[in-house]
Amino acid sequence: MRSFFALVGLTAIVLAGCGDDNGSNDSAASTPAATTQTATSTAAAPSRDLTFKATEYAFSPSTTTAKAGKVKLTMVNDGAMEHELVVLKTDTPADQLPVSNGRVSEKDSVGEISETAAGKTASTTLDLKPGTYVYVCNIPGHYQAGMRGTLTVQ
Ligand SMILES: [Cu+2]
Repeated sequence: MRSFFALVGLTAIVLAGCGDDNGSNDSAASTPAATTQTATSTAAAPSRDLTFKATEYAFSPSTTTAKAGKVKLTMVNDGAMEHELVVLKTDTPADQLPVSNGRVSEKDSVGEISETAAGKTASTTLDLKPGTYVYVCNIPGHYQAGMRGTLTVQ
């Protein structure tokens, strides 16, 4: 990308030189290139489009952020067995939820991507308010084995 911006800047200088004979006006020619470079650095802002890869027994990423509003969650099941992704609104750390019969309580669920076969992809869109959420695979034993993560909505 660096060479692209250098080329744009160079082209602007050449064009400015052709437009009028005042070739000494270098500061005006370099401004557009600097503006373009600043715009590309804002891409790291929280998104409303999240993708999670499920495997035995983890989600990737295990920590992520989203922008409040209608957030599309996609789970790619890259594992060898069925997995799901349940989103819970809780301030309890992701690895400290109480477990009963291999599962966590879903009383704080705000939505889920239900059981999805190995190799398949599924999505859901949830209207998320700012706060802390935990996502788990609640197939018995999977949460305890490591299928959990933390989602911060801003
Ligand atoms: Cu699972």
